[in-house]
Amino acid sequence: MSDARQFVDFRIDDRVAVVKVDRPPVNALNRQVEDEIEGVFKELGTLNEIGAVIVTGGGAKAFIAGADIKMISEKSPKEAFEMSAATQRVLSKIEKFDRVVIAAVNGLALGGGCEVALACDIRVADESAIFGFPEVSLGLLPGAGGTQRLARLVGIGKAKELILTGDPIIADEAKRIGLVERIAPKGEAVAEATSLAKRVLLRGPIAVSNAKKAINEGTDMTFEDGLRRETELFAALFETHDMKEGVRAFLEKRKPDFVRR
Ligand code: DAK
Repeated sequence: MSDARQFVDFRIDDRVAVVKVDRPPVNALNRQVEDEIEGVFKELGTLNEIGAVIVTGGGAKAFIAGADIKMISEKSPKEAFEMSAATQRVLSKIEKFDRVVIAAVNGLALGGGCEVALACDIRVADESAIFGFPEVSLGLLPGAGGTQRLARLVGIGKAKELILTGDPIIADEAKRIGLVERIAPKGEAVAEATSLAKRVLLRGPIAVSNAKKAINEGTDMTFEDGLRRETELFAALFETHDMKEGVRAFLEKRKPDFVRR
């Protein structure tokens, strides 16, 4: 891990990396935090032993309560354009990471914080978590991919309701509309995300990676193109040791020994 990072770091426990954004009081995003998130994912990408990543917030109050409002207030339109592109690039890095990424939402996930959660593959929320897109209250819109990812995840109508009113919702409602996949008891979001990650770790890692890619890429294609991409990614697995091992292990009635190649 890097000594240079001030607000974002990670620990690895049994092939699961837990990335923590820790910038008190509410883990607000600024350029440095985003650069550090990008740096952490770059580093994790080089660590072959990692099978899953969990993203969470430091402290008990917030996952990430949005972009740093002070930073936003100082931007010109040109700088805002550059900021949006830079933030979108960081979140795309999370989205395209070649292992599963789970958001453990341990508190407030507002604005840019919700956008970070949306870039993850699966969201686990503490039962006390709050989700919301307050950008319009500030005369802004979600500029880090939120208008696109939220609509794809929960549907256009719900996305418009949440983004255009700016009203927050509690964890149960977030689960009901499909914004989060699981609810954890208070203080247990990381533990619940870890148990989910452990389920994925039992599976063929390249199969997991290709399945994630097929879903992500297919979302932005026509149905026919998506099917074609699925076929390519499916066929590519037949070149891997792990696919042969997985099938052989089933036939031999034993657990597979996957090695990520
Ligand atoms: N930025 C900076 N400081 C924040 C903050 C934020 N987002 N949220 C809270 N704080 C600070 C407060 O100013 C306060 O600081 P002190 O006064 O103690 O110095 C401290 O955190 C604690 O806040 P409160 O005293 O208000 O504590 P409460 O528990 O009563 O309320 C709260 C916590 C998080 C619910 C409340 O502070 C709040 O509503 N904060 C604003 C949340 C918000 O609107 N977040 C969304 C910001 S807009 C883009 C990329 C991303 C975005 C936009 C563009 N591009 C790349 C173009 C995203 C935009 C957003 O996220």
